[in-house]
Amino acid sequence: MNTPISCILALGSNLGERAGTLEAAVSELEATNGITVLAVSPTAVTKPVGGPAGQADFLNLVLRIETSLEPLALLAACQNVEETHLRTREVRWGPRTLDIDVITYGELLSTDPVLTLPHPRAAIRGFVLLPWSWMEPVAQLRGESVATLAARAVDTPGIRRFEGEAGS
Ligand code: PH2
Ligand code: MG
Ligand code: MG
Repeated sequence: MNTPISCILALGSNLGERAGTLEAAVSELEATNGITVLAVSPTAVTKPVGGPAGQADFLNLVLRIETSLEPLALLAACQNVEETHLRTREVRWGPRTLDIDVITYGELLSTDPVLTLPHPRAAIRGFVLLPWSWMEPVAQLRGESVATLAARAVDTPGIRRFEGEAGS
């Protein structure tokens, strides 16, 4: 058995039963061999960044996991959960029932185009950074405070905590 690696995953949904989808996805990740969920952030309501105009708001959360899977096997496990939720990939950054991104894999730095680590845009995305900082106030990403990066991200002012809303 490999030594478990500590990672951050980011989940997002802006189509269908968003909160239920995220909750199910967390359970499905936890049920995956080689993945243990250590912490779940509060859920954030976030404005869509990029993609077509007129998209619904996202719900976003992040997870601290531990995994014995290699990076590409972890990515495949995430895609497997996405597929359970009938994720389709027609429009880049378009509406999606479920997106699961690998944000960090231990301290690994990788320029592999299939899985660049840390996630190439994580450091500028409030919808990843802010929930991460709620979960881990002293977390760092590439030597910088996640809370500081969150405060700097242009989409952060539009983010609020999700309190549970009908039909979301
Ligand atoms: N994901 C994207 C692009 N834009 N915007 C928000 N608010 N939340 C997301 O999860 C998101 C996004 C690409 O995966
Ligand atoms: Mg994404
Ligand atoms: Mg993705």
